[in-house]
Amino acid sequence: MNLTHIEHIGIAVNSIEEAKKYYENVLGLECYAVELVEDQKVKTAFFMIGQTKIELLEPTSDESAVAKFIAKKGQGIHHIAFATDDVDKSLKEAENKGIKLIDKEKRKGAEGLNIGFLHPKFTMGVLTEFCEK
Ligand code: CMX
Repeated sequence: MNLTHIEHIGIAVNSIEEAKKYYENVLGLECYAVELVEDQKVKTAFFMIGQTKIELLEPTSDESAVAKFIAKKGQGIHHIAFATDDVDKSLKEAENKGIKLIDKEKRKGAEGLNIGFLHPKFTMGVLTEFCEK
């Protein structure tokens, strides 16, 4: 599988407004974008570090996957996203190796990127995303 780097790490937070203070004032990172991803029912905020992003995820509805995650586990690392040149191909390869897919094919995620998720039950509890520009 042709994965090149960690594209982003998704972190579930109760409030982007609050969490941003830590990333900006303590770690000294710059928030370069805030975006609503309506179909995922989340607000996102992005910080760049090297070629990797930190993606803060704030639920906008109790039905959001992120709201459920926080209710169960509290705030913290929600998913890891690997950069690939072909999400559909990476999903298919993972499926052929016995990994259950959440997304059968790529869809649009934050920043207009093509994305696809693997099920955390098949990846040792780490929700895994493939991400393609
Ligand atoms: N990391 C690890 N495990 C997770 C998880 C996560 N982020 N989210 C859910 N789980 C686990 C739950 O703890 C639960 O485990 P148990 O069966 O041991 O209790 C199991 O998965 C089922 O979770 P659930 O809360 O009952 O929720 P659902 O089955 O309805 O959905 C999942 C789980 C992973 C399929 C769903 O959260 C999903 O489709 N996630 C991918 C999409 C997503 O997270 N989008 C957020 C925005 C991302 C973005 O745009 O960047």
